[in-house]
Amino acid sequence: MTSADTAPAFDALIGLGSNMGDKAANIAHAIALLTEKGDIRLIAESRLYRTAPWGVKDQDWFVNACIAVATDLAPRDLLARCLSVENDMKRVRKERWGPRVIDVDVLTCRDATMDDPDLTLPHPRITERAFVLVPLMDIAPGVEIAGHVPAYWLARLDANEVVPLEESTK
Ligand code: PH2
Ligand code: MG
Ligand code: MG
Repeated sequence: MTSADTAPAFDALIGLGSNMGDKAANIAHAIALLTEKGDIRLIAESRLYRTAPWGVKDQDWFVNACIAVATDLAPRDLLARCLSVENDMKRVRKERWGPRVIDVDVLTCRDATMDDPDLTLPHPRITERAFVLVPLMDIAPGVEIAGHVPAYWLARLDANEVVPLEESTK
């Protein structure tokens, strides 16, 4: 296979979620802010999914998506950019896993593994979250998280409540 046949290279995978206001527009706005400086380039974008709340269940449904990006930023600098997008969009942190206008999470960054108080890579809960694994199947089905591809982890979960947004509104 020539390189033209393979998926374009990405450096990092980023997860996005919103369950307040115009959820789909919030995701689009976050992607635009994240890529506006040019040092984070969009390589691939998953579909948008309507997802049941995970963790804290007594809250509105989410829209979730994942993107693959090319960047030379170090993991910590990429995290800082994700948090600044959340701040720009006036995210208010109240309850852990509670309602949010936007959440922008670094899922993986190259081969980085770290377990610092403010950044664990790969993101430690990917393997438990169908709302991350299903979008990852769209853009990075071959990525290995904790030694296995997304389909492996997904087979262990209930993905019934992760539905492409366009299908959910039919
Ligand atoms: N994010 C959380 C907690 N629960 N549930 C869904 N469906 N989607 C999310 O993005 C989400 C969640 C904390 O990051
Ligand atoms: Mg999150
Ligand atoms: Mg987060």
